[in-house]
Amino acid sequence: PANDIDSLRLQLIAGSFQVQQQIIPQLADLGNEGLDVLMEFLLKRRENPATWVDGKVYQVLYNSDAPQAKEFLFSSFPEGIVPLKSECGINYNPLQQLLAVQDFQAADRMTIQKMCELAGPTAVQRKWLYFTEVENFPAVDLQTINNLWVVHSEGKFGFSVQREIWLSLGKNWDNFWPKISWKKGNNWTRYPNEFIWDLSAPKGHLPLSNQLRGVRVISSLFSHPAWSKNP
Ligand code: UYC
Repeated sequence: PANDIDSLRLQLIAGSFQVQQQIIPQLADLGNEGLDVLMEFLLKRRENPATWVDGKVYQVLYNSDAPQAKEFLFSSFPEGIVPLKSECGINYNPLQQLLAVQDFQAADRMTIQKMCELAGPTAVQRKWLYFTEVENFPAVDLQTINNLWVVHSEGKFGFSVQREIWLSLGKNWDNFWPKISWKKGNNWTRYPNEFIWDLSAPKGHLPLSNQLRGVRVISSLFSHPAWSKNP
Protein backbone atom coordinates (compact mmCIF):
# COMPACT_ATOMS: atom_id res chain seq x y z
CA PRO A 1 0.00 0.00 0.00
CA ALA A 2 2.87 2.41 0.75
CA ASN A 3 4.00 1.91 -2.80
CA ASP A 4 0.48 2.60 -4.07
CA ILE A 5 0.36 5.84 -2.13
CA ASP A 6 3.74 6.98 -3.43
CA SER A 7 2.80 6.23 -6.99
CA LEU A 8 -0.57 7.99 -6.64
CA ARG A 9 1.15 10.95 -4.97
CA LEU A 10 3.55 11.33 -7.90
CA GLN A 11 0.71 11.09 -10.41
CA LEU A 12 -1.26 13.69 -8.48
CA ILE A 13 1.69 16.09 -8.54
CA ALA A 14 2.90 15.49 -12.09
CA GLY A 15 -0.05 14.07 -14.00
CA SER A 16 -2.25 15.76 -16.58
CA PHE A 17 -5.58 17.24 -15.46
CA GLN A 18 -7.27 14.01 -16.52
CA VAL A 19 -4.91 11.84 -14.52
CA GLN A 20 -5.19 14.12 -11.49
CA GLN A 21 -8.97 13.96 -11.71
CA GLN A 22 -8.87 10.15 -11.53
CA ILE A 23 -6.26 10.03 -8.77
CA ILE A 24 -8.10 12.32 -6.32
CA PRO A 25 -11.02 9.96 -5.49
CA GLN A 26 -8.61 7.01 -5.35
CA LEU A 27 -6.54 8.78 -2.71
CA ALA A 28 -9.68 9.73 -0.80
CA ASP A 29 -10.66 6.03 -0.69
CA LEU A 30 -7.31 5.08 0.85
CA GLY A 31 -8.18 6.62 4.22
CA ASN A 32 -5.87 8.74 6.36
CA GLU A 33 -2.74 8.23 4.30
CA GLY A 34 -4.55 9.26 1.15
CA LEU A 35 -6.02 12.30 2.86
CA ASP A 36 -2.52 13.31 4.02
CA VAL A 37 -1.34 13.36 0.41
CA LEU A 38 -4.33 15.49 -0.62
CA MET A 39 -3.72 17.96 2.23
CA GLU A 40 -0.02 18.24 1.38
CA PHE A 41 -0.96 18.86 -2.27
CA LEU A 42 -3.35 21.68 -1.40
CA LEU A 43 -0.83 23.37 0.94
CA LYS A 44 1.98 23.24 -1.61
CA ARG A 45 -0.20 24.95 -4.21
CA ARG A 46 -1.66 27.64 -2.03
CA GLU A 47 0.62 30.40 -3.40
CA ASN A 48 -0.79 29.87 -6.91
CA PRO A 49 -4.28 30.80 -8.11
CA ALA A 50 -6.64 27.89 -7.46
CA THR A 51 -7.47 25.64 -10.43
CA TRP A 52 -10.35 23.20 -10.65
CA VAL A 53 -7.97 20.40 -9.66
CA ASP A 54 -7.41 22.24 -6.36
CA GLY A 55 -11.20 22.58 -6.23
CA LYS A 56 -11.64 18.80 -6.51
CA VAL A 57 -9.11 18.15 -3.75
CA TYR A 58 -10.72 20.77 -1.53
CA GLN A 59 -14.18 19.29 -2.11
CA VAL A 60 -13.02 15.78 -1.22
CA LEU A 61 -11.53 17.06 2.05
CA TYR A 62 -14.53 19.31 2.74
CA ASN A 63 -16.94 16.41 2.32
CA SER A 64 -14.81 13.91 4.24
CA ASP A 65 -15.84 12.76 7.71
CA ALA A 66 -12.22 12.46 8.82
CA PRO A 67 -11.46 14.79 11.75
CA GLN A 68 -7.95 15.49 10.44
CA ALA A 69 -9.40 16.81 7.16
CA LYS A 70 -11.87 19.03 9.01
CA GLU A 71 -9.16 20.37 11.29
CA PHE A 72 -6.83 20.99 8.36
CA LEU A 73 -9.39 22.99 6.40
CA PHE A 74 -10.48 24.89 9.49
CA SER A 75 -6.92 26.04 10.21
CA SER A 76 -5.47 26.37 6.69
CA PHE A 77 -8.43 27.19 4.40
CA PRO A 78 -11.23 28.54 6.63
CA GLU A 79 -12.78 30.40 3.69
CA GLY A 80 -12.01 27.88 0.98
CA ILE A 81 -9.31 28.07 -1.72
CA VAL A 82 -10.63 31.02 -3.74
CA PRO A 83 -9.85 34.39 -2.12
CA LEU A 84 -13.27 35.88 -1.30
CA LYS A 85 -12.37 39.43 -2.38
CA SER A 86 -15.09 42.05 -2.46
CA GLU A 87 -14.91 45.78 -3.02
CA CYS A 88 -18.34 46.19 -1.40
CA GLY A 89 -17.87 44.14 1.76
CA ILE A 90 -20.02 41.31 0.44
CA ASN A 91 -19.63 37.91 2.09
CA TYR A 92 -19.19 35.24 -0.57
CA ASN A 93 -18.63 32.44 1.94
CA PRO A 94 -22.23 31.12 1.64
CA LEU A 95 -21.67 30.74 -2.12
CA GLN A 96 -18.32 28.98 -1.62
CA GLN A 97 -19.94 26.56 0.85
CA LEU A 98 -22.76 25.61 -1.54
CA LEU A 99 -20.29 25.06 -4.37
CA ALA A 100 -17.98 23.01 -2.09
CA VAL A 101 -20.84 20.52 -1.59
CA GLN A 102 -21.78 20.75 -5.29
CA ASP A 103 -25.29 22.03 -4.56
CA PHE A 104 -25.39 23.83 -7.88
CA GLN A 105 -29.08 24.71 -7.71
CA ALA A 106 -28.79 26.50 -4.37
CA ALA A 107 -25.49 28.05 -5.53
CA ASP A 108 -27.28 29.40 -8.59
CA ARG A 109 -29.92 31.11 -6.42
CA MET A 110 -27.19 32.40 -4.11
CA THR A 111 -25.35 33.86 -7.11
CA ILE A 112 -28.43 35.87 -8.12
CA GLN A 113 -28.84 37.01 -4.52
CA LYS A 114 -25.21 38.08 -4.19
CA MET A 115 -25.35 40.01 -7.46
CA CYS A 116 -28.48 41.79 -6.21
CA GLU A 117 -26.59 42.65 -3.00
CA LEU A 118 -23.83 44.00 -5.20
CA ALA A 119 -26.34 46.24 -6.97
CA GLY A 120 -27.77 47.57 -3.71
CA PRO A 121 -30.88 47.39 -1.48
CA THR A 122 -33.41 48.21 -4.19
CA ALA A 123 -32.15 45.30 -6.31
CA VAL A 124 -32.23 43.00 -3.27
CA GLN A 125 -35.93 43.80 -2.86
CA ARG A 126 -36.61 43.56 -6.63
CA LYS A 127 -34.70 40.21 -6.85
CA TRP A 128 -33.45 40.89 -10.38
CA LEU A 129 -30.98 43.21 -12.06
CA TYR A 130 -30.91 46.12 -14.45
CA PHE A 131 -28.13 46.02 -17.03
CA THR A 132 -26.97 49.46 -15.84
CA GLU A 133 -26.36 47.97 -12.38
CA VAL A 134 -24.27 45.16 -13.87
CA GLU A 135 -22.13 47.66 -15.79
CA ASN A 136 -21.20 49.27 -12.49
CA PHE A 137 -20.22 46.05 -10.71
CA PRO A 138 -16.62 46.05 -9.46
CA ALA A 139 -14.47 43.65 -11.48
CA VAL A 140 -13.08 42.11 -8.29
CA ASP A 141 -16.49 40.93 -7.11
CA LEU A 142 -17.45 39.41 -10.47
CA GLN A 143 -14.08 37.67 -10.60
CA THR A 144 -14.62 36.22 -7.13
CA ILE A 145 -18.06 34.86 -8.04
CA ASN A 146 -16.74 33.51 -11.32
CA ASN A 147 -13.60 31.92 -9.83
CA LEU A 148 -15.76 30.12 -7.28
CA TRP A 149 -17.91 28.64 -10.05
CA VAL A 150 -15.01 27.66 -12.31
CA VAL A 151 -12.84 26.15 -9.55
CA HIS A 152 -15.70 24.10 -8.10
CA SER A 153 -17.11 22.80 -11.40
CA GLU A 154 -14.07 21.21 -13.12
CA GLY A 155 -13.90 24.38 -15.20
CA LYS A 156 -17.33 23.69 -16.63
CA PHE A 157 -19.48 26.48 -15.17
CA GLY A 158 -19.03 30.24 -14.73
CA PHE A 159 -19.63 33.49 -16.57
CA SER A 160 -16.18 33.45 -18.18
CA VAL A 161 -16.87 29.96 -19.57
CA GLN A 162 -20.22 31.12 -20.97
CA ARG A 163 -18.62 34.26 -22.39
CA GLU A 164 -15.98 32.25 -24.28
CA ILE A 165 -18.72 30.12 -25.85
CA TRP A 166 -20.73 33.25 -26.72
CA LEU A 167 -17.66 34.86 -28.33
CA SER A 168 -16.87 31.66 -30.25
CA LEU A 169 -20.40 31.84 -31.69
CA GLY A 170 -19.92 35.43 -32.88
CA LYS A 171 -22.13 36.73 -30.02
CA ASN A 172 -25.15 35.07 -31.62
CA TRP A 173 -27.78 34.44 -28.93
CA ASP A 174 -29.86 32.05 -31.05
CA ASN A 175 -26.86 29.78 -31.32
CA PHE A 176 -25.71 30.37 -27.75
CA TRP A 177 -28.91 29.26 -25.97
CA PRO A 178 -29.12 25.75 -27.48
CA LYS A 179 -25.35 25.32 -27.15
CA ILE A 180 -25.61 25.56 -23.35
CA SER A 181 -29.02 23.77 -23.24
CA TRP A 182 -31.08 26.82 -22.31
CA LYS A 183 -33.25 26.16 -25.35
CA LYS A 184 -34.15 23.08 -27.40
CA GLY A 185 -35.59 23.84 -30.80
CA ASN A 186 -38.25 26.44 -30.16
CA ASN A 187 -38.63 25.58 -26.49
CA TRP A 188 -37.01 27.38 -23.61
CA THR A 189 -35.71 25.10 -20.89
CA ARG A 190 -38.13 25.47 -17.97
CA TYR A 191 -36.93 26.80 -14.66
CA PRO A 192 -36.04 25.03 -12.40
CA ASN A 193 -36.80 21.39 -13.23
CA GLU A 194 -35.58 21.14 -16.80
CA PHE A 195 -32.15 22.53 -16.02
CA ILE A 196 -29.32 20.12 -15.17
CA TRP A 197 -27.99 20.75 -11.67
CA ASP A 198 -24.83 18.64 -11.78
CA LEU A 199 -21.62 18.20 -13.76
CA SER A 200 -23.35 16.10 -16.42
CA ALA A 201 -24.65 19.43 -17.79
CA PRO A 202 -23.09 20.85 -20.95
CA LYS A 203 -20.23 23.30 -20.56
CA GLY A 204 -21.53 26.78 -19.70
CA HIS A 205 -24.96 25.57 -18.55
CA LEU A 206 -24.64 27.39 -15.18
CA PRO A 207 -25.04 29.91 -13.63
CA LEU A 208 -28.40 30.85 -15.10
CA SER A 209 -29.44 34.30 -16.24
CA ASN A 210 -33.19 34.65 -16.69
CA GLN A 211 -33.84 35.78 -20.26
CA LEU A 212 -37.42 36.84 -19.54
CA ARG A 213 -36.54 40.54 -19.66
CA GLY A 214 -34.19 40.19 -22.62
CA VAL A 215 -30.46 39.83 -23.15
CA ARG A 216 -29.27 43.19 -21.90
CA VAL A 217 -28.25 41.97 -18.44
CA ILE A 218 -26.30 38.93 -19.64
CA SER A 219 -24.90 41.03 -22.46
CA SER A 220 -23.44 43.61 -20.07
CA LEU A 221 -22.19 40.77 -17.88
CA PHE A 222 -20.24 39.29 -20.81
CA SER A 223 -19.01 42.74 -21.89
CA HIS A 224 -17.77 43.66 -18.40
CA PRO A 225 -14.07 44.65 -18.05
CA ALA A 226 -13.75 41.94 -15.34
CA TRP A 227 -12.98 39.37 -18.05
CA SER A 228 -10.18 41.31 -19.73
CA LYS A 229 -8.29 42.16 -16.52
CA ASN A 230 -6.14 39.74 -14.55
CA PRO A 231 -7.87 38.53 -11.40
N1 UYC B 1 -35.37 30.62 -17.33
O1 UYC B 1 -36.41 29.93 -19.27
N2 UYC B 1 -38.50 32.43 -15.74
C1 UYC B 1 -36.37 32.20 -13.63
C2 UYC B 1 -34.07 30.84 -16.96
C3 UYC B 1 -36.86 32.81 -19.78
C4 UYC B 1 -39.62 32.67 -16.38
C5 UYC B 1 -35.32 32.21 -12.66
C6 UYC B 1 -33.21 30.56 -18.07
C7 UYC B 1 -37.79 32.47 -20.90
C8 UYC B 1 -40.63 33.05 -15.43
C9 UYC B 1 -34.18 31.87 -13.34
C10 UYC B 1 -34.06 30.18 -19.07
C11 UYC B 1 -39.06 32.35 -20.18
C12 UYC B 1 -40.02 33.04 -14.18
C13 UYC B 1 -34.54 31.63 -14.68
C14 UYC B 1 -35.41 30.22 -18.60
C15 UYC B 1 -38.82 32.59 -18.77
C16 UYC B 1 -38.68 32.65 -14.40
C17 UYC B 1 -35.47 32.52 -11.18
C18 UYC B 1 -33.70 29.76 -20.47
C19 UYC B 1 -40.32 32.04 -20.73
C20 UYC B 1 -40.64 33.34 -12.83
C21 UYC B 1 -34.86 33.85 -10.85
C22 UYC B 1 -33.21 30.91 -21.28
C23 UYC B 1 -40.55 31.71 -22.16
C24 UYC B 1 -40.08 34.62 -12.25
C25 UYC B 1 -35.66 34.96 -11.47
C26 UYC B 1 -40.53 35.85 -13.00
C27 UYC B 1 -37.72 32.52 -13.38
C28 UYC B 1 -33.65 31.26 -15.71
C29 UYC B 1 -39.83 32.56 -17.80
C30 UYC B 1 -32.78 31.75 -12.78
C31 UYC B 1 -31.73 30.65 -18.09
C32 UYC B 1 -37.72 33.59 -21.90
C33 UYC B 1 -42.06 33.37 -15.74
N3 UYC B 1 -35.88 31.83 -14.84
N4 UYC B 1 -37.51 32.84 -18.60
O2 UYC B 1 -35.07 35.67 -12.30
O3 UYC B 1 -39.65 36.71 -13.28
O4 UYC B 1 -36.84 35.07 -11.14
O5 UYC B 1 -41.71 35.98 -13.32
O6 UYC B 1 -35.69 33.01 -19.92
